[in-house]
Amino acid sequence: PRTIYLKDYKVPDYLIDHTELTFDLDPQATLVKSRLKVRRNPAADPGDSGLPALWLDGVDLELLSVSINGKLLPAQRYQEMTGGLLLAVETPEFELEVQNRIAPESNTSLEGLYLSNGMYCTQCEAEGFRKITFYPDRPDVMSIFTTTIVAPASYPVLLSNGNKIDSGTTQDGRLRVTWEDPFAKPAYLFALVAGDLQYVEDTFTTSSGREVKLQLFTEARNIRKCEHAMVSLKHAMRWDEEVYGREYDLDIFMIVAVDHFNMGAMENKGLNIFNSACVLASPETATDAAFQRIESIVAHEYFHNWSGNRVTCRDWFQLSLKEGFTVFRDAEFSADMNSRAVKRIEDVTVLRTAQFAEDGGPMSHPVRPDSYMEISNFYTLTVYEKGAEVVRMIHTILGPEAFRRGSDLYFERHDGCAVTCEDFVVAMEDANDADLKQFRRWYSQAGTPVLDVEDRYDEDKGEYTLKIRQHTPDTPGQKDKLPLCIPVTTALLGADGKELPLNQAGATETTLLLTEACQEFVFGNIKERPLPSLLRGFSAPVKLRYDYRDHQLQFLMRHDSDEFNRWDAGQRLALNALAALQVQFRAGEALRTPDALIAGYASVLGNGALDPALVAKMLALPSAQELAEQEGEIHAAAIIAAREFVRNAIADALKPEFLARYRQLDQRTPYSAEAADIARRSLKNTCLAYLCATMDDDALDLARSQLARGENMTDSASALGALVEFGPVEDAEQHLESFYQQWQQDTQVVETWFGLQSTSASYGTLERVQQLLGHSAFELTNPNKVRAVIGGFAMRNFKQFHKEDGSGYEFLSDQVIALDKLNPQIAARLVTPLTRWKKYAASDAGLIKSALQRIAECGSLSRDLFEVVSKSLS
Ligand code: B3K
Ligand code: ZN
Repeated sequence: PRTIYLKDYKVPDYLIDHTELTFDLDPQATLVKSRLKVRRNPAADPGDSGLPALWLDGVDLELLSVSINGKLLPAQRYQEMTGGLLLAVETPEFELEVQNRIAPESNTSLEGLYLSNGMYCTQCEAEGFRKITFYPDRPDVMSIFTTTIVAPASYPVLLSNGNKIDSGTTQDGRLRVTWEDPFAKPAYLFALVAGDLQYVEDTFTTSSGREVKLQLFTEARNIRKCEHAMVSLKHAMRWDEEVYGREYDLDIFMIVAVDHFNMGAMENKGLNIFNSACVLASPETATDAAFQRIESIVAHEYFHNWSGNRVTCRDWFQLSLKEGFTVFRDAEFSADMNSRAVKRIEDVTVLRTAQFAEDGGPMSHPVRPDSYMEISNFYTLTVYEKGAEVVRMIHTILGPEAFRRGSDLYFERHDGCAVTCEDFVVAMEDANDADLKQFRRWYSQAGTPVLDVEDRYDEDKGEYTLKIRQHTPDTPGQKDKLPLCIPVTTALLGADGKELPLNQAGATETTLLLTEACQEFVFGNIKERPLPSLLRGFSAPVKLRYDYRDHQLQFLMRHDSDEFNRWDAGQRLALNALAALQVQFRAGEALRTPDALIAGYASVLGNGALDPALVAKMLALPSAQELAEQEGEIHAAAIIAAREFVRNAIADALKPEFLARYRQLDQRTPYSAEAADIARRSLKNTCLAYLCATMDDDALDLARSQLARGENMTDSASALGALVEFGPVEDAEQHLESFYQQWQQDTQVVETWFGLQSTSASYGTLERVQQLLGHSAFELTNPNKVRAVIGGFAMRNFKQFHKEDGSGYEFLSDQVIALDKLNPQIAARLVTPLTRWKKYAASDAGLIKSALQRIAECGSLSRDLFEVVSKSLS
């Protein structure tokens, strides 16, 4: 496969002013007619040999005819090639008509037009539109779309972008609907849905008084699961008006839920399409985590209407322009709707666990990549989450008012345009007369910067000095990185736990702006030796090293007024304990009880003044995956042994405290998805998990009765999870079976049920996972099921996946090979755990590498999988 480079970008030769599409739907032979108003791009290089040929992307299409200005084109005027159609052009403006056929039923890639449970739907981002018809499928070609859908009467709901302008019946009794989208858009935002769907409806009145119709479509069996998404949507619409001054622009906004979907959701103009798992919820069937995920994804897709649709990307290297910014927007929205600290902790955990690993692995790339083979492989944590951190740092450096001036200018200046990350930064600068020259390096340099912090205190002068060095490690294709501009939000704590004043005005927090490879920051008038609270709120996506002693961390856990850092102190304490235990394990020594950590946890658990959701986070040990990311060389067995030992030690030492807290929080109140109730259940179920880790029967009985009560899915799934992990096997099997009997009709619950088994360190053995693949509810063509069973095992079941005989690796490579034939995007994601082989201790590394080589050697890989596997092996 060919590598595409950012430096080769050229503006399009032709523009499409209008796109008129007609679909005659049929599972095996959908007829697509497209009529395009084509015009030479005045901004294109005029060249010296007349009009250049017009390139139209097209993949897996059966071409039927090509006409220009109403005349059928002779075959010598165009050339069908791999990946598209090249057309000789005679006049700078013309109307092009193309007809082609596609087979949605055979499309298992879930890109382009496909069928999900008998309903037609589309996914066009990034390059799926070319699987529908021949088109300049690139985001800088923006067009007005008119779409007509014709389908049998068994598909009463026919949807596309924009406003419905016509509908009727054809002579042979089929239904016909025409939609028009008045906003010019790139083809990747096109959408079509056809099915026998029900909907719920609501309205939203915008700040300028326009009434918008809101509709959420789903199969009839799910119609009672729409309320939460609808409420979330209205909250998001209001929030975007209040915080960004952005109003919705069409008269109708539609959401459709589909079961087969590669990602979470898609922001198609006026017609968002969602993975069912990311939009449908009821208290009986969805966990609190699902409720919160839905709220944030509904908001994310809605926010794209401005950050993505009204202002879109010039090319796919700019993906973070819309994704990083929109993730930052949805994170702030969720923080405003729920606990800010808890949201931050969750996001940083993902970053540290998975984004840092990506940044340090073979697929490492900058927030704005400079090359790719397959763009689908670059919908990454780096582009999304690190990209959001980059926007957050601009927000921190400029301050909220200045940031808003910048975003206002950005939206105003570029409305209706396809632009670059550079344009975003320039708008931030221009609106504020700011200089972000050095800051731009965050977009072009890959790798996670490491900050080493030392301090000294001069008692005589009353001076405290922080010395910070920064270093960004080499990454594939990038060596010798330049210093970045890094905001380090800092406070200094006195012996009483209070923040010391840092200036005359009495400010107690400051953001140090690191710009050099090594820099000193001096604080004057400091009356006692302070303890620093560094990188508050995780003010930059870096690894910060400072030699905190255990007692200092316990002190921060008790006193730091920055809730994020309070949590982080606990994490550091746990990491220290876990690192020491790994050393003991590998030396064959007896493992020593981590007393400092237990004392720290005891004080948190007993602190009734803290938000229970924060307490739950503080009592959660870093995952095995996160521990692996911390290590220079990963010893899987040592990580598992250390982590289980610590968990059991905490459970045994604090059992009475966990029990008391569990009882206190176990209230029989009706379910609500309010933040306070979610917080209560979260801590309650954290206590339950520790209690069950003792494996004592009285503790397991608590889980049994919580499961039997079945008050809501959060409590049921937590109880079942604890029984599966810690209960006797026969018991686990029996509970799993009756749970399945109860819920087998509900796809989302079945996915949860699969996940509970595949991720269980004790129950989720390879053998059981293989059995799940044979289960009647499993479908290899459904990404949610694949993620639940295979993904759960390979990415969240460290213990069983890393069995020392390598059986887990071999299993994963078999599955990836099989999946690649059906759905390359999913195959390329699922292979991720194998790509990190170089970080593992020698014996594991060898086994993982040979699993990767097996994939490489099996020939005819998709471009998606080829890119990931070949980069990982090089
Ligand atoms: N923009 C879509 C991503 C689609 C990716 C397809 N490979 C979802 C989102 O970020 O909102
Ligand atoms: Zn997005």
